[in-house]
Amino acid sequence: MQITGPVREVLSWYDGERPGVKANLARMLMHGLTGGSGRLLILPVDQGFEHGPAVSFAPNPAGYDPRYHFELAIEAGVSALAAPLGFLTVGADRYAGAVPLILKANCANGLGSIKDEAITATVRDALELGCSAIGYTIYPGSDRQYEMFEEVRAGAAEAKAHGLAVVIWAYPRGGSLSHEGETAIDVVAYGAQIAAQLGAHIIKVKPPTDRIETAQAKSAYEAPGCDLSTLKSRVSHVLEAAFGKRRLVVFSGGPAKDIDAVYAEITSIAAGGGHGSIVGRNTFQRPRAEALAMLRRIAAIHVAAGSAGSQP
Ligand code: FBP
Repeated sequence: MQITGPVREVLSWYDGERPGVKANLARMLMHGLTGGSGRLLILPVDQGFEHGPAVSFAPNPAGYDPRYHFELAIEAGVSALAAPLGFLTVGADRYAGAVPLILKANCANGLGSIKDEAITATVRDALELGCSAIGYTIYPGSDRQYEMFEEVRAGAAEAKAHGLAVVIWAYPRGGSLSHEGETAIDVVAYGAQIAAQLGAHIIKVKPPTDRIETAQAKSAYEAPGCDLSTLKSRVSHVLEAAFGKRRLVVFSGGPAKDIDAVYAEITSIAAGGGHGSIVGRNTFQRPRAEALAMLRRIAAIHVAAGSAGSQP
């Protein structure tokens, strides 16, 4: 397979990384509907663990079965399927090689009150399952943030030593952050920077709002010429915060919403140079045919933006 120009360009951002890591990044970047474009479309299915089974899967009960998500990911042609150990174990053998896998190696749950995640899988699990990457969530700002950073640093170092790519879900929350502050532009950009510093190859963030949460960031964001009034400009700023646009940054979907709202948001993300989407509930809570059509359209939006010059 020829590695395309846009993918070669993305891989050049990771100079100094081990060949196995770059090969696994290429595996995801060359796979599926966005394959070769330098953009990614990831299906994350950790919500059963993170939010609860009925909250996640009752709207489309077929989703209680992990095999449903493997088949959806394969048929849709996403770049990768991301899920915790239990889910991946069910399908990794039967569907071996059909879709790149990301093992989500830490998980929170909706029953606890502390903003924290437990390590729920190992690098060895990821290797045995044939994964391309391992993934961790961090909660910058939480009272447990420093322990989380240390856990993720250690996991990321081990993963890289074995040629796995590292994905970090950067979700500021807890501590003194307000709920609205979790998606404020200064906070999302800060989370992306921390994830990059911790060694993420792919960073996952939520679409940022125009709120500025932290007092120390106000003067920087209120300086003349700093216009963050559109989602497109805010996405571009978050990319800057991730090593001057030299880390892949993908944006999440959030709770299920009106399909036109999904497309409008993703069009702005793609126009801002966002490297792709990671869309869970908006996918698997819809009927299968609708979900497949939606994923195809999302992929087309990213590919078109890439070829139109909203360069990664
Ligand atoms: P969604 O598209 O369903 O939002 O999934 C993306 C994701 O990052 C999941 O991997 C994770 O379970 C979820 O968002 C976390 O959402 P929240 O911040 O609401 O707990």
